[in-house]
Amino acid sequence: MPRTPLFAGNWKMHKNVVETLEFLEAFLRKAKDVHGEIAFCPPFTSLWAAAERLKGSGVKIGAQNMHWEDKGAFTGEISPAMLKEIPCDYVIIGHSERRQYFNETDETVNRKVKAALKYAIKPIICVGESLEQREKGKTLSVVLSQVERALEGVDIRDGKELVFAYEPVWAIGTGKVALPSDAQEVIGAIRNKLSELYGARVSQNIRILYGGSVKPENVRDLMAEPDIDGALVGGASLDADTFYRIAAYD
Ligand code: G2H
Repeated sequence: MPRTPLFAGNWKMHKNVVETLEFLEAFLRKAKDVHGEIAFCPPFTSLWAAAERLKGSGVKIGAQNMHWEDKGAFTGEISPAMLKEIPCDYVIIGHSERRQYFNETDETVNRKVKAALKYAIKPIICVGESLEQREKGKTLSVVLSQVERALEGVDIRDGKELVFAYEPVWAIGTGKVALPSDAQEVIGAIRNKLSELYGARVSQNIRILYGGSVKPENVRDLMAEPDIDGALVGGASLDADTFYRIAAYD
């Protein structure tokens, strides 16, 4: 596979600084024989402590969101420059929980993607359909439109500077995982769209993760699919041993 797999833990609104450091101690004691790259996305308040602890370990750090402006009167927001200072390698953009609960739209996703790339922070751009959209047979049209709109006016150098995560909304935190073949169908279609937009070489370099109830028990079958390049893991990333078993699946 030309692409390095990525296993990213999206901790959502879990773990304070002490819990973050305890987790990292436990994970780093084990962290060998993982497939590819590991990244943790703790809450903003734990980013600095996590980055300091992970220095020299090779494990990457990501944020779960950011604003697109460099600075300004945006109470409660965090800028890409602030994330760069940590330094964050990744930032999750457009997670379905942000789209659902915080009015994130394709337009704000697009602005954030551009801002992340400007600061050389790799966006992990989340796309996915709801259960209702899937049942109406709209999965591909919804997901491919999210991909296209996220990338409107975005220049891509070689494709290594950004990541997509396909997370069907009905599989998030529900214990229902997409069948590997269904996930492959959508992720393969995303790659074809990326190839249409940016050419085959770039599309082959872009990592596309699967997300939604990934566990040690289902990761291997997902990773056997040709276009699935890793996982964005929520609930199962909160325990160091469980997450290690995902990233070191056999
Ligand atoms: C999807 C995923 C992580 P979980 O939100 O982004 O969470 O693995 O808990 O379904």
